[in-house]
Amino acid sequence: PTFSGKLHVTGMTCGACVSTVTKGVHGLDGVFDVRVSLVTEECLVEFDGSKVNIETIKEAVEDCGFDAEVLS
Ligand code: 9UX
Repeated sequence: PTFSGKLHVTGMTCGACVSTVTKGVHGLDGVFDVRVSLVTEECLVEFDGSKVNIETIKEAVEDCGFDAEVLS
């Protein structure tokens, strides 16, 4: 099943930060698509809910060095 999730990510200040988060989340097994916006501070993710969950995705963002909160 495909799930959609949204995170509020704080601490990103440049395009390379966006790239770091995008790659970090995309590297998780079960993640299909990642869109990160520096302006809105949002990370939108589409993933296989049988393989990964939004909390694990949040932790992956934090492992990249940024704070994250689950929005949906
Ligand atoms: Mo830009 Mo972000 O020089 O962690 S990469 S501030």
